[in-house]
Amino acid sequence: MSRKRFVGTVLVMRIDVLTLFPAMFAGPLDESIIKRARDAGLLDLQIHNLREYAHDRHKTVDDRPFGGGPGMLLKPEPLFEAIEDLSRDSAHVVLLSPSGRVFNQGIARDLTQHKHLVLVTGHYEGFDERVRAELADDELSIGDYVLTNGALPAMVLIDTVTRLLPGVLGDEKSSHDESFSHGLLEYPQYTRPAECRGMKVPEILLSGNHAQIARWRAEQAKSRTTELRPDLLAENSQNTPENPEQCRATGQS
Ligand code: 9D3
Repeated sequence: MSRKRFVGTVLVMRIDVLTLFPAMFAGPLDESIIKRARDAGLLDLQIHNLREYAHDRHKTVDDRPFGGGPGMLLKPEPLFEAIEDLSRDSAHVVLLSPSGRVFNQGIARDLTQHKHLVLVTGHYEGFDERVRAELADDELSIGDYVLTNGALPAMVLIDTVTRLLPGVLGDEKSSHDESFSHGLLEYPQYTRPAECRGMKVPEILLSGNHAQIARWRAEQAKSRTTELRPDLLAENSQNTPENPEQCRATGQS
């Protein structure tokens, strides 16, 4: 059951990215589903070089922290100018930084509700606090590991959000997504041949008994999750393939 089947008007999401490394964005977002979404006009994606918003002779975008300490901070003025320039229509401004809350499928789903996102990718030791306080609506990390900058996290976010936009995936794939967004890992899957290098496909999958197959898959998903991702079960003890709403609320899938 599609909750947001759209019939009439096509919704376009606009995403502006502010980065010191615009060249990193060439490639990943010009392929496959994201390319198709852009070509179809469902995603209007613009990459901006933060350095273009620096007005001094040396196009300075960073400086040393007051009070001392290691590394450099992004200066506030270029960010203020850039974000004022890009988000006249009250866009949702998201900082990508290791100190943000950790991005997940639920946050991605929430982000699809905005018409316009401005993603600000971090660098060095981070942002001047006034940027955080005055400009940011949210601050997101993609996980507890240290990258060299926020460009890859921005691309991860764009990829995740874009495939959720109405019309980007075919109907078939999106309904597949919904029925499997239950906060459990996938059950094991097999294709032909029925035997490969002495390894056989589980008999039950060849049986044609769809009720039994559904039960087997549910059990497999549960035991696999217990083994590999017990954290998913701990977060939400209500997870079952028959009860997808519960885990939507907690932002898993
Ligand atoms: C103060 C020590 N470092 C924080 C762990 C400073 C720092 C290191 C690397 C600050 C920024 C970065 C670059 N990373 C990002 O901008 C980033 C990031 C990441 O490194 N991991 C997961 N998600 C993200 S979102 C942006």
